[in-house]
Parts: sequence; structure tokens; C-alpha cells
Amino acid sequence: MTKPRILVARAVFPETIALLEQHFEVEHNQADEIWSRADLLARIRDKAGAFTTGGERIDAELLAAAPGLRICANMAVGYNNFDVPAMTQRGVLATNTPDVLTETTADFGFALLMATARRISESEHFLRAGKWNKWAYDMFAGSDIHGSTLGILGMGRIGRGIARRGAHGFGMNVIYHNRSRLAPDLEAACKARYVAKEEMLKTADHLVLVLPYSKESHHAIGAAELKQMKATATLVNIARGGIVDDGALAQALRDKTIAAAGIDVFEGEPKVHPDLLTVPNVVLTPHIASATVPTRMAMAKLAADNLVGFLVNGKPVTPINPEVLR
Ligand code: 8YV
Repeated sequence: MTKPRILVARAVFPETIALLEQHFEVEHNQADEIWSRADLLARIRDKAGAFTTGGERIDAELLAAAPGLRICANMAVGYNNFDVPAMTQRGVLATNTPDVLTETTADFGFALLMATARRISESEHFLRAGKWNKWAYDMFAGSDIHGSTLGILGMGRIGRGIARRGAHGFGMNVIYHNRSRLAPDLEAACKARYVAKEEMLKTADHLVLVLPYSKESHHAIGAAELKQMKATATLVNIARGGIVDDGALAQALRDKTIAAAGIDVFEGEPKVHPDLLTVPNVVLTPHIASATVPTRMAMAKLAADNLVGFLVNGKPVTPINPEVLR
């Protein structure tokens, strides 16, 4: 019996490829570089499934180029690279990797918040540059985490993980805003209080963004929102590029209308807004919030399990559009 053909759009763990090769004929991008759009369109043409990593746009054009495509399995919890309505209409299943990255990503959100508020990167650069030659009362004086007000925009699994760390670990007063209010038991578990977005912008000492990217959340934090924040506030974005207007953020950081920012995701990444590279009060990381070895392995395994589960047994593990199965 011939095996179904699948595409793995980027280099992943050898263990993942070995698992997939037990069931499929695998075309695997082993190069360092992401395939061009033209390459992706050409290579997906004869495939039944695709293993994607969040950067590959799966839209009507690609679906038209791949008449036999039945599933795209994203190795990411976010799936704004998928046009889900177009996939559903064509009967193509979409899957993602929720849960397995929640705690790791929440850990990183907290690490980035602490590095930002306590000016860790900025002070390390200063030391490495040989500029540390005296004590000064205000040298790299930042803002406190413990006892401060933590605002969270987007209260899904990762947002709740950050809230728990803040409330239970650091005695923070946690407020959040979300499309809908959490059930009382979920609010109680992370000691979080629902507030309007405007109140959160005005009162948070630290604001962490963990909401999914969509047309509605595009530039949810722009010049107007940044103006409402405290001059002592820090902003952390571990959600998606495009949720923050990076140009407006660089301006706010330069004008010190907010104190500092920690940014892991960028509009148009891996390109970074040039103005962000020139302001000192921002910690910049290359989209690594889920990057621990066990978590990345678990994400890759879950994406592979979705492909095997669906194409071999008809049962995906974490479908986004289960209506395709009916
Ligand atoms: C991924 C992410 O590393 O899961 C997500 O949504 O943003 C990250 O965990 C990235 O999408 C590549 O897989």
C-alpha cells in the first residue's frame, strides 16, 4: 500500500521525522531557510497533509494549489497563519498544539516581565561594555514586581498561567481584560479581577499581552493605548506581532511615556522595527517563549500525532475546526 504524502515545511526534530516516516512519505525542508511561497505552493500540490510551524500562510490560494490536501497541523498554539473558514469550506482539517506549551510560555512571560522591570539586559550590556566603575543610588533602578498591579490582556490558558504566577508567587494584584469574563472558579484559581480595557491600561504597573492575533486585535496597543498607561509602566508582548504597533511603542519608550517593554513577537518577524533596535529600555527576544527542549518536543509530537491520528485513524487529537470531521 502506498503511504500518504506529507510536507514538513521546516526542519524539525529527527525523532518527529522518524515518527512521521513510519506512516507517510515525507518531504522535509531540511534547509535553514523557510521555503519561498512559490516553493511551498509547488511542493504542497501532491500532498495529503502538511506539518506547519506558524509561519506558513494556509489560505484559499494554497488550498486551490493542493487539491488532495486534507489536514494542516500547526506546531503552535496560535494559528493566525491559517484561514480557518477557507480550510473548513474546502474540508481541510486544521490542528494546533494547545496545553503542552502553556506552563513553559507562562514561565517565559514572567521571565521577560522581570528582565524588563528590573532592567537586566540593559544593565548587562552596560557591564559588558566596561562602563561599571562606581556605585550610584539610581543605577538601573527599575520597578517592583511583588505587590504591584499586573494587567493581563487575553485570559486564555497562558494568561491564566501568568496570573497564577503573579498572584501566588509574587503577591501581585491581578486584573485582566478578555473578550468574555472567566467563570468564577477560573477567576478564583488565579485571583484575577475582570476590568474594562481602559481601566487596565490606566492602572496596571505591568501589562502582559497574551491574546490571539486577529483583525480585531491588530494594533490593540497603539499610540492611543500607550498614552493611557502609567509613565512607570512596563509592557510585555508574548502574544503575536501586530498586536502592538511597534513604531508607536518605540516612540513611547523614547519619550518615556512608558518606562520599559519586553517584546518576544514582532510585526513582520523575523524583521524587527528598526526604531525598537535603537531604544535602550526594551528587552527584545526572537519569539522563544515556548522554546525549551521538552516543550518544543511535545509540540512537535502533538503536531505529528494529529497528522497520524487523522490521516491514518480518522481521529485527530486537537482539531480547530472539528466540523470538518462530520
Ligand atoms: C511557536 C507560538 O514557537 O505556539 C505558538 O503560537 O507562537 C510559538 O510557541 C511558533 O509559532 C513556532 O512554532
